[in-house]
This record gives sequence, structure tokens and C-alpha cells, in this order.
Amino acid sequence: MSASIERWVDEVARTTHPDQIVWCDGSDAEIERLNSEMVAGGTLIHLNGSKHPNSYLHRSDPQDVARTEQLTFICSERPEDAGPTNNWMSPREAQERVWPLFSGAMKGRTMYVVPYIMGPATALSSRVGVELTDSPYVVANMRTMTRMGQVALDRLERTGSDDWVPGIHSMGDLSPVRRFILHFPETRTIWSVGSGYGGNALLGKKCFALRIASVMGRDQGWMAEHMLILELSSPEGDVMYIAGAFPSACGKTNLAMLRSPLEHEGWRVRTVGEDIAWIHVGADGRLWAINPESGYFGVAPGTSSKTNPNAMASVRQDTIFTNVALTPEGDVWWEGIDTPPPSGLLDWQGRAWSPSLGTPAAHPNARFTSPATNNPALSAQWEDSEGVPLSAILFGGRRARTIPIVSQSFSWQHGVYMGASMASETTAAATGQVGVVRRDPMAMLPFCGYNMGDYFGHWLEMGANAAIPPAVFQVNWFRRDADGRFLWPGFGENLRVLRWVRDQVLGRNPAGARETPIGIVPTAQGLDVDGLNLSSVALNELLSVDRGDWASEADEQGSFLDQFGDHLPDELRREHRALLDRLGAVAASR
Ligand code: OXD
Ligand code: MN
Repeated sequence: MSASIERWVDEVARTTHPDQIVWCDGSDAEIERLNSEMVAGGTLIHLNGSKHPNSYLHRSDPQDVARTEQLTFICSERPEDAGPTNNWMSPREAQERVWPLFSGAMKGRTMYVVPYIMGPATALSSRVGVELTDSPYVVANMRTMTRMGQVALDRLERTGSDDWVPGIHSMGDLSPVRRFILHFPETRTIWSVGSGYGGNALLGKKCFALRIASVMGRDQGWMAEHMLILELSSPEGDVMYIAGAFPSACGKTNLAMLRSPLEHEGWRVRTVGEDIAWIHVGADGRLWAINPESGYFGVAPGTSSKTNPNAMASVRQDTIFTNVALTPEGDVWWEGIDTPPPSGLLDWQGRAWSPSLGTPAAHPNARFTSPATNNPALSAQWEDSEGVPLSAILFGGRRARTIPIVSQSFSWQHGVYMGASMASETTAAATGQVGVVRRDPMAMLPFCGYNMGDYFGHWLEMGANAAIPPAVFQVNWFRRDADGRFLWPGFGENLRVLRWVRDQVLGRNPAGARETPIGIVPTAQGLDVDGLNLSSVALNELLSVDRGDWASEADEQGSFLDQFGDHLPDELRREHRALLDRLGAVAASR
């Protein structure tokens, strides 16, 4: 066992005063014991085994139901290294203001030592973390989401490495006024107090695999991205890997697990990952990606056999549901699931519920935690130690207007501009107002551990280091007509967009694509909409680049990027000017 981990555990225990310390080995016996203890203590409800074998419901504190971005900080020595889009706190202030909240915080509780690997156990690019937590719910989730327990200590020993990311988590008193999620990029350390919610408390996920890992990637020449990874196979036998960055709750999980409506013809989609990608330049000059996680922490509402049959299969067993509704039979229910609400439902807070109340029965950010191996469409390559080679990257957002269903960038550099300037309407995955358009570069706004201006520079550098960088696309399934209805049917039909992307990558689309000022967009004939019942008006709208909308869009992009000042790479300023020129040229020619 690593002596440095033991020393650190002792040190933290001297501050937090747990009643006992338990080192987690990740075994079946251990999780069975933890689950029974939580059921006995009332923090887990055992679901009906005939509906969901080996599955549980957890209800979180009603004030602790989503990531709290306003309480999430980057604690670099210099504020400029956190950049204008992150909250910053100095390490000294963290020590004075936040560390005292850990003092005695684990009295009467057990401190669990959770060693874990982000990434396949044998992959060179995987990394080890150790989380100390006083929440057995967190331990149970970490066991699904990461390779947890002895396997992580074994990896350190085998590789002779003492390189692991420490994370300290305490539920504290769960009060939002004493809640802080802190990241120290210089020491690669995480402190989280006052929340038991997934993204705040499962420190391997957003805190390590994105915020801290983005800093490691900058320093070591790789990237940590908020991206799904999917495998697309064609009837011709080619296989392509596509990564996609989408803000939280914008259908990323659904796309990663898409069930192809043309499976019988040989169009297959398989999942490599659904939330995070770690990306390296391969010896062949392509970008290779691994999924650092081993489970899915997905949004339940809206998930059904129609929107995501593979997710429904994944949650069938071995699943922890958080903040969904409970039926009298001990089954789960949420808005958008396949069946109407049964009577006698208890809502996510355990209160009697009926539709007449007008409130949602499941919390809009209710989640399921399921092992990736439950996914019937898991790619055979999902744990490859080299990862998978990326042919395309998609940037997606939720935009009612302006952004066409799909457009391809003119170059890697233009693709970086597309990612840096993307925006989306906010969702329930974070606390705050829902439905406002905010810029969310590469869907990393809440997750980048350093100055995003420098992060754009790192993206440009990665492209320069890769002889064959992936093609870059922007997608938007959420465009609406004048009456507010979605124009695109979505769900499985997104395969049609993936097919256009593939054809572009293979250079097979001469008549199916046209250049516009904002990028290369399908022609009305280029996108296969056979059998979709889509009017030509709707199709044209989905593919349209409206000059008026784009003039204000480009202005907003410019002001957003301006805030990075000297940290904004010149290349992106040039891309912005080039976009304005192209839009101006179109206006002049009219
Ligand atoms: C998530 C998120 O939980 O992005 O994946 O909020
Ligand atoms: Mn996410």
C-alpha cells in the first residue's frame, strides 16, 4: 500500500475526526455490506427485484439536487490562471475559509478511503485518484463510475508510481451556505464540502476527470473533454469513431447510446463513452480517445424506450436511482418514461403525488447510475488501452434559432473557433435559471480547470501536433419553428446526421454539401430525410443560415471572446474577423 496515501489519510483524519476509517477494496462483499447498511439507515430504498434487480433509490437533500457552479472554485495562485469564466479563490483564502469546515466534519461518521482509476486499468493514459468521503452513497456510485478499490492500488504498485490525485469530500451539514467545491490546479487537489450530489461529490467525474485533468492535459500535451465517444459502422464495413461535446442534459447520453433505425442494413452505433473523453495524439498522427469512466450517471427524466432504449436496458439492474419517483410496487417512475404515472406515486421527496399537483414527480435532474457493461450497445473497443481513433468531433447545443442542424468547419482552426463560440440554453443539470442562452465553449464552461483563453490555445496546439486531426462539426437538434415546435424529430433519426458527417469525412458528398459563411452545410438533397415526414419548409429552415440572426450571433461571439483579453489566441481573433467578412460578403452580394 502506498505510504504517501496512508500518511495523507492519517493527516485528513486528524482534522475530520471520523469514528472509523474503512479502506474500500471494491469487492462484491463490500458493496453488499454498504448497501444493507444504507437500507437499514434509510438512505437507500431497495427496489422491487422483479422490476429492477439489485437496484436502489436514493433521495438527496432537497437543497442538494444539482451541481452548484456558483460554489465551485478554481484555487490557483493567480486569479488570471482561473480566467474570467471560473470562480476564483486564493489557496490561502481556501485554507482560512473552507478548511475549517472539514474540522470535526466526520465525527460520528465513517471515513471511506476510495482509491480509483479513471480509465481502463491497463491503459497508459489512465490516472489514479483517491477520494476520502463520509458518504457511503458516494462510495457506491464511485464503484460503478470508476475502476475502484484494490485495482487502483495495484496499478500504483505495478507502475511504481506515486502519482495520484487526492480528493477530500465531506457532506458537512449539507447547507448551501457552507458548500464549496474547490480545485487546486497547482497541487492537483480537490476539496468538496456540503454536498452529496453526483457532480459535486463523485470527485472522479467532473472534479478530477475534467477540471484537474484539463490542467494535467495542458501540461502534458493531452486533452480532457466533456465529450461522448461513439462508434459508427456502415454497411460497407468501415468503422468510425466520433466524439461529441454537448452541455449537460442536451441529449449527449441519448446520442452516445443511439439505437440505429437502420441496424438491419448494417448502420450500427455503439457506445464508447457518454460524458468524458481523454484525448491523446497517437503515433499515427490521429487523435485517440479513452473513456475514463466505467458507468453512466445519466439524467432520468425524458429517458424512455423511444428516446434511449439502450439506457432503459442499462438501468434495468444494478442501478442506483437518485431523486426519481417511487411506485407502490417498488418500481421507479419519471416524466417522459414509457408509462403514464401510476396512482399512489411518491415524488422524489417521498411525498404522495398526483398529476393535479402540477409539480414534477421526479426531480428534473434525477439521475441513474448504471455500469457501462449493462449497455447492450457497448462497443467492443470501449476498454482498449490505446483508446479509439477519432475521425470527427461534434459540438452541439440547444438553440431554438440560428444554428443549422449540422455544419462542418473549414479547418481545425475554424473548428476550434466553432467550439469556442458555441452556446446553449441552460438546463436543470446545474442550479440557476433554465432556458437562457449562454456561451459554453466546447461544453466545458463549468469544467475547465484553467483560463479558457489558454485552453483554446491548447486546442490549437493539439491540432497542430496531430498530422490528421478529426473533422469538426457543429450540430443542433433543438431548432424550433415559429410556433415553438422542434423542427427535427431527433432520437434515432440523428443517425441521418451522423451519416452525413461520415460522408463528409470520407469526402463522398460532392453534391450533398454547400459552403455558407458559417461552414459547410448539407444541401436539401444531401441529408437523407426519406420517410421522415419533414416538409421542405422545415428542412430548409433546419439548413438555413439567416444573415440577420448570424450578424447578431457573430457580435455576441465576439464580445464573449473579448473577455479573454491577451489570453485569447490571435488565430481565434482572425477566425472571428473572417466570419464577419464572409457574412459581410454575403450581405454585399444581395
Ligand atoms: C453530468 C453533467 O452530470 O454534465 O454529466 O452535469
Ligand atoms: Mn456531463
